[in-house]
Amino acid sequence: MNEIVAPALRFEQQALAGTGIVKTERRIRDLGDIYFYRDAWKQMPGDELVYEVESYLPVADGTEGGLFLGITRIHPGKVGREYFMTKGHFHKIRNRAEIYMGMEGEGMLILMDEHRHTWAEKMFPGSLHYIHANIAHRTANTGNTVFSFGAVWPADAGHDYATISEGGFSKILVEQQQGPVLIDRI
Ligand code: PAN
Ligand code: ZN
Repeated sequence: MNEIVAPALRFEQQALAGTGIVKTERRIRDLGDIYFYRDAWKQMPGDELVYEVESYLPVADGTEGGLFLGITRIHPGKVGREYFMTKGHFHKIRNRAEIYMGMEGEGMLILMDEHRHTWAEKMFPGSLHYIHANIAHRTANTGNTVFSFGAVWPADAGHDYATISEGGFSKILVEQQQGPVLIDRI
């Protein structure tokens, strides 16, 4: 019997290929509650693609001890002065951490603790990021090309989007002359 088998999945030109990959797309129309510049958002075409995620979910959602893997690709663009970014979330089970790995392009990992203190880390190909438990996380594309990164998170973490959709992050990442800057959201 041959005990050497093919891997379940592989990276193919920065995308995940193989069976059992679940793909999610987020377009401008899906993201009305996260961008600060609402008037600019209203004027954009609703079907413009902002980001997509390919996820490898080898165990059932909620499996204690299991792991999920996802590749997120954020397209270049801005809504007003705010860079295209993900919805962002806390994990539903708050004490679940996550690892992000920069793959292509340039971006920013925006982090916020439960006291609404917000900060950010630069992401680039090869950058590694440990997102501690109890920290909300969101990513933004700060470049002119596709920004992609890998993520690995516990299969029982779950996603709490409501807290961010209602209260946002306390700071937004906007383009200024010197580049991306985190400013207070008023
Ligand atoms: C990532 C994110 C992915 C998309 O895989 O889910 O980047 O961001 P939103 O989920 O905020 O739309 C992750 O953090 N998983 O836990
Ligand atoms: Zn997460």
